[in-house]
Amino acid sequence: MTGAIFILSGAGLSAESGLRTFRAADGLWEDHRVEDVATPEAFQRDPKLVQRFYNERRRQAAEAQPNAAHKALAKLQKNHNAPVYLVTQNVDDLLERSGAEQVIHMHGAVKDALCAACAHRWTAPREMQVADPCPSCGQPKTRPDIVWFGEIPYHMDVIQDAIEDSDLFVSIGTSGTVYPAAGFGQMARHLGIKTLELNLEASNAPFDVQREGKASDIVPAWVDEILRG
Ligand code: BV8
Repeated sequence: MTGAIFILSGAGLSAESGLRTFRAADGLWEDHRVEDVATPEAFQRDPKLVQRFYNERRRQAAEAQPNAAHKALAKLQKNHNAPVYLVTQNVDDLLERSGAEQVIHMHGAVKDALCAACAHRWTAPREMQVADPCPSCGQPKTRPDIVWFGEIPYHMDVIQDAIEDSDLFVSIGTSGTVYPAAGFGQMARHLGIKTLELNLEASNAPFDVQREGKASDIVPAWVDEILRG
């Protein structure tokens, strides 16, 4: 019987909900490389462009519906007899809308806004404008609550503790190209934790077990196996 389970998810979990993965778009948006838009420098240089990028992502995420994989992970977390840590690189809230709790968004959440002056957080308006004043301090220093390239991911201490507490590490729908998330599987292996990858195509990281298929097929099947014990 499996104890605590650590699940790291990436863009592939939400692909069948219609949210484009980074690789599928060759990492491009309006001919910009995502790495060039999702950075503090880009926001400094052209805040309107970056706000437009996230306004579009926020609208798409709000219009998307959870798929069977999101729902299966929420079911696992509700019914498994040990903790299920849901750590995601995704900025959408499809896991929460499936009933999952305490989802750890290590790269932030596109539905939220952050004040760069006073660190106040609130639910972003559908369209954020560069000059929007912070509802708390009033300064026009507002930004999407997103971890950009070159910024430190959120909740790293909680994530470390969760990995150490787990018996099984599962990677779902991520290419494992972005660090430090891409290093979590190695951390698990060093701790002697069994690792499983559920992905459309197996990545080249050394998981103990790799299953290929669409998340909406292979994640519910795996969850049912775990819950059957
Ligand atoms: C940091 C929010 C310091 C933004 C994101 C050189 C070498 C190594 C590292 C670096 C380097 N230069 C710079 C770095 C560090 C950098 C990094 O790793 N860069 C990469 C590009 C090399 N990392 C950082 O800057 C991070 N910060 O390092 O700070 C630090 C760290 C720790 C402690 C102290 C200091 C911050 C990174 C966060 C960036 N923000 N997201 C936004 O969303 O707009 S990253 C963003 O890209 C996502 O969040 C995600 O993490 C990543 C995309 O990855 P995936 O989710 O895997 O998506 P991808 O498209 O790549 O793959 C899709 C997968 O789905 C595929 O495997 C495919 O097979 C699968 N799939 C597709 N369809 C399906 C499917 N699977 C199942 N079913 C399907 N239907």
